[in-house]
Amino acid sequence: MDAGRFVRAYLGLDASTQSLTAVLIGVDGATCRMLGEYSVNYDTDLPAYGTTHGVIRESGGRVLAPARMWAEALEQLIARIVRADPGEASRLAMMSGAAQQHGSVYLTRAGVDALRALDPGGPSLARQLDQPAFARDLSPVWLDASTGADCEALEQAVGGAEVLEAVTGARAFDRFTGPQIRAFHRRDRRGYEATDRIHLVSSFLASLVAGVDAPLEASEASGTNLMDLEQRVWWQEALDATAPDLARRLPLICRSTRVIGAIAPFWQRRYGLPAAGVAAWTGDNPSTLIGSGIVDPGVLSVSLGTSDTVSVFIDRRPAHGGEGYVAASPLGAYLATTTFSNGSLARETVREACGFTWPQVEQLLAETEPGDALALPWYEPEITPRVRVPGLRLQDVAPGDKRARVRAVIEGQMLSLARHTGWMAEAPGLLSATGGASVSRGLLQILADVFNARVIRPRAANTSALGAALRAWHADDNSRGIEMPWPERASAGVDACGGIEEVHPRPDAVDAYKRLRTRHAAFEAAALQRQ
Ligand code: XUL
Repeated sequence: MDAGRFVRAYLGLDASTQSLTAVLIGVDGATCRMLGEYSVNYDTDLPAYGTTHGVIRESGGRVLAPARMWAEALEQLIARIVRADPGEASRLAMMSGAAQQHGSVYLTRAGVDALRALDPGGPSLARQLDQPAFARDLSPVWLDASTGADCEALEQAVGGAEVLEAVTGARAFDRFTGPQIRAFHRRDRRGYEATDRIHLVSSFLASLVAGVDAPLEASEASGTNLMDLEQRVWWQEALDATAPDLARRLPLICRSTRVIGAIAPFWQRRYGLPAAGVAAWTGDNPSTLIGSGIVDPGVLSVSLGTSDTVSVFIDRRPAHGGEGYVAASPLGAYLATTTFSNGSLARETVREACGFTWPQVEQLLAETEPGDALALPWYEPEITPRVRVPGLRLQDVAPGDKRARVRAVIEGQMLSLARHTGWMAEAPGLLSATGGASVSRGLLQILADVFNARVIRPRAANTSALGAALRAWHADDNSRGIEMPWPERASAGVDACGGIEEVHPRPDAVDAYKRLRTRHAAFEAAALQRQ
């Protein structure tokens, strides 16, 4: 397709932990073309908010981010897109987005009113959401590990962890929105009482784009510990165990295909965007699957980003004994997810501590074979398995052997991924790897060897934003009665971004990791027992 011929443009945004990214695609019939990629980094583009890696860490495991910063990033990003090529942006037919899951935004009555009354002639978006708009300036995000007591209380109140998992798809996790709301009510009752609406990051940003008080998409609502997974409605018993009068503070739950409105007059008049539709936003993990071309059940997606997260679309709910959780899928049945909080920050920490550059890490991975060394890289509290007292644990790593240490940390991460995701798919033969660290050939080889599976890597840099753009395309087709199977649509997106590359497992290394896996399990069990 030549640049001038595409007919409709679709925009997908991804509000991840460290940045806000956009992918703009152009579509002509069933053909798709990449028009542009844009990004705003919270630490470097918005330094006034004082975040490090997009967050603010406080004592007691609290990890937060300013909701106003996300609003300001949104305005910077839209300005960049329009500045880059106003012609392309003006062909926009639909937009959607994805966001880091679980994080919550607490709006006052004035804040909800402000969403609906964004003034194109007024000050910046962030300024229009000044102080009284938020009942809480800092939003807890998925890295928060401060709500252990609230998790226990919620589980107990509904009849135990198994009951909570049976109804909602998940046991209580620190980062899930329900325990976070419970903690907020416990710590700041007046703040809770001043709260009129609790949005997730996804529905908050969708609200800003459409100038409405947006509903919450069902896969996102699954990450709260508060939704009845089969009925896809709020579960009153869990609400009662969380905070008083919670139902009226939560958004309505909607399907992922729902068009929640049109791009608000604020964006139309100030930036010349058309009155394109806004489709409900999802979480980043399902969006990554879609943007990787993985729309059928059974293929594991391994996102190697700030967190390492493994997700898979599934038809039936498996028994999982507390590891990970099952959510509603934006494409139909269910989405299983297991998150490991020590992802790229752990890789970064060990690399820096050993004084290597990334090319040197790549070289050492290529030059060395699977070793005997073991690492549990819990630099910060870990979600899977649950570790509240952080610290790197090593076994059989000689103190001065930096190469062995780096290799052991990366192998330890991949072994942990494989050992804790067995409940999600039996012996998966195919994996898809995405995220910043997936550009490392050496890391992909370890992943293929540890899982004994073929690994594909989409060359698209921003799979989550691409997934959102594809969902916007789907929602637009849907509203115009055009049918196109999801596999075809997702492949068109992946092809527009350079296709995929593949890595195959090596039999010797597969055997070595089978042996290491047993030792890794024993090492981990002993470390957990000592906690
Ligand atoms: C998923 C989770 C993380 C965040 C990261 O449950 O907590 O993967 O979505 O953005």
